[in-house]
Formats: sequence, structure tokens, C-alpha cells
Amino acid sequence: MAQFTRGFGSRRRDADPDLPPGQYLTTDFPVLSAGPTPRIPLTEWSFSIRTETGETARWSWDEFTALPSEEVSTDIHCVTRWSKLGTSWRGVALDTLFEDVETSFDFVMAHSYGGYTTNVPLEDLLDGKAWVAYEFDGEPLDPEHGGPARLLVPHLYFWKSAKWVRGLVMQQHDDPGFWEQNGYHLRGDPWLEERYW
Ligand SMILES: Nc1nc2c(c(=O)[nH]1)N[C@H]1C(S)=C(S)[C@@H](COP(=O)(O)O)O[C@H]1N2
Ligand SMILES: [Mo]
Repeated sequence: MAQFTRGFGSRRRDADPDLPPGQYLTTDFPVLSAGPTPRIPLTEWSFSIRTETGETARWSWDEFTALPSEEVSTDIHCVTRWSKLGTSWRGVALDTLFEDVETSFDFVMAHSYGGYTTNVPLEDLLDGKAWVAYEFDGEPLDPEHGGPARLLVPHLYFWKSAKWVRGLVMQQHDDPGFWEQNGYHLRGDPWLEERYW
């Protein structure tokens, strides 16, 4: 197995109980994007949830940021093995967004501006486990990190936290998204090291 390199601001603390297996700690915030950073003017931005009936709930930026939001302090874990502990976000809980959504489907495909997709079971998004986040460290979310808004599903590997998210589509089956089609695990629990399949 490869040795880890100590980068600037990085250190290993194997004994840290907050560090999932095979991960190292970093204090900086790496940017990982499969393509260029899309720029979405807030006047054109929207977030939607579409169900199996075709019914679509949609929020403009003003409507979205008027929803009750939560401060979230959480650890994040990238499948490329960096973890960052105690990150600070503000976002709208998926529980809030799903309040008036009726669906019998159990799976979600998240779609991003720019074309990225990732699949997540609905139960991994509800009960206080996921947000659509639009602030980081008290500032508007940096475009490189997914601004105006990104999915935040911190209990799964960070590739599930779709940057520039524009909507969720309910799915009957857990069809693979972008990285999942390329060999990443369908679910991606860092504590179970569900990296690839
Ligand atoms: N739209 C989009 N979302 C994405 C990605 C991407 O390439 N495009 N990369 C994923 C991966 S692999 C990781 S590790 C995190 C990186 O988020 P960061 O750049 O804010 O660190 O975003 C995830 N969300
Ligand atoms: Mo990643």
C-alpha cells in the first residue's frame, strides 16, 4: 500500500477517532472538479425536485434563501483520502425541501449545472443528514467549491456532495451517476471504505 505524503497543512493522526479508515487530515480546502466551474447568475439560478409524476417543486434564488436555513458543522471526507474536520456551512435541510414532495421512489439523482450527476438513496438525504449549502465559513460559497449552492451529504464520501446543484430527480432504481459509472461505489460510506465497486 502506498505511503501518504505529508502536504502543507496536512498531518496524519491515525488515532483520531473522527478520521475514517485510510483517510488523512488536511486543514486546507482542496478543489476537485471534473470540469470547468460553471458561473450561474443568481437571477437564472433555480433548484428543483422532480418526482415520478412529473410534478416539479422549484425555488428561485430568492425563494430558496428565504427558506429556513441551518448552520452545519461537520467533517468531510474525499475518496482521494483527504478529510477536513469541523467545517462550517449554512444551508437548507433536504427535510425542508422535501416537506411538500410526495414520492414513492426511494432513490435520487442529483443534477448539477455543468452536467455532473450523482446518485443517493433518499434515506441518506433525510432526517438531518443533508443540506443544499450556500455559505461556507460565514461567506457565500465560493464558485470553485460549488457556489451558488451545492449538495452537502457529509456522512458519505464528498463526491456525493454535488457542486452547483440545480435539482434532484426521483428514481425508482439506484442508477449510477457520473463517478459511479466510472467505478466509484454506489453508496460511498467512508466508515465502511465504500470507495469503488
Ligand atoms: N458538479 C460537481 N460536483 C462535484 C464534483 C465535480 O466534479 N462536479 N466533484 C466531487 C468530488 S470528487 C469531490 S471530492 C468534491 C470536492 O469538493 P470541493 O472542490 O469543494 O473540495 O465535490 C464533488 N462534487
Ligand atoms: Mo472526491
